[in-house]
Amino acid sequence: MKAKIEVLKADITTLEVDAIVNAANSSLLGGGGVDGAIHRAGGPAILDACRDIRAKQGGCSTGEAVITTAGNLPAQYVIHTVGPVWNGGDHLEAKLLANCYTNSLKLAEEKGLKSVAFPNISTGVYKYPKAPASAIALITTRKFLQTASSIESVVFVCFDQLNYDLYWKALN
Ligand code: AR6
Repeated sequence: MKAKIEVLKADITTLEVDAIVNAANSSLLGGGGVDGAIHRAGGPAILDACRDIRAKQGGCSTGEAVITTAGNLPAQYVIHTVGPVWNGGDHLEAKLLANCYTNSLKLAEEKGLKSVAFPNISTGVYKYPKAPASAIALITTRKFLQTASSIESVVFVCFDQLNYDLYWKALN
């Protein structure tokens, strides 16, 4: 089955999807940007679950992903992934960013989830240039969906106009 890919301009914490993805940091203890918004809106259950994961595996490496409850959010789960900090482009940033999308989608498939919403990972505080980041997000997701079975819908949630325009153009 071919899953659909959509773009939305929205606050990701408001979406009623099976899982929203968080652009976290390797501590998993929260931060600013979308990470701060998710923890604020979802409440302490998310941080508790992140602390449990830290106790077991000591955080989350760049490009990897973990899954927790979504607490009070309308979504069921939060998938926390750690994007690369942009450092000029010669430090495996593209590969690591692609891994964020692939590993998040893998967790969603393992849980049998149908709908996943992504923010524009690494394009805020981590300064990844938005155009190449959007291309990586779309190419990696399309490739993954060719062999996915549970996922029916992926939404790219854009918070700023430039990201929205980039995704909209690529998808329309
Ligand atoms: N809904 C959707 N997208 C959002 C929201 C929201 N509520 N808020 C911000 N964005 P960033 P990063 C967009 O900085 O670059 C944190 O401190 C934002 O416009 O959240 O991966 C973490 O703890 C941008 O396009 O994440 C890490 O330390 C995108 O989300 C670090 O920032 C990502 O921006 C991660 O940096």
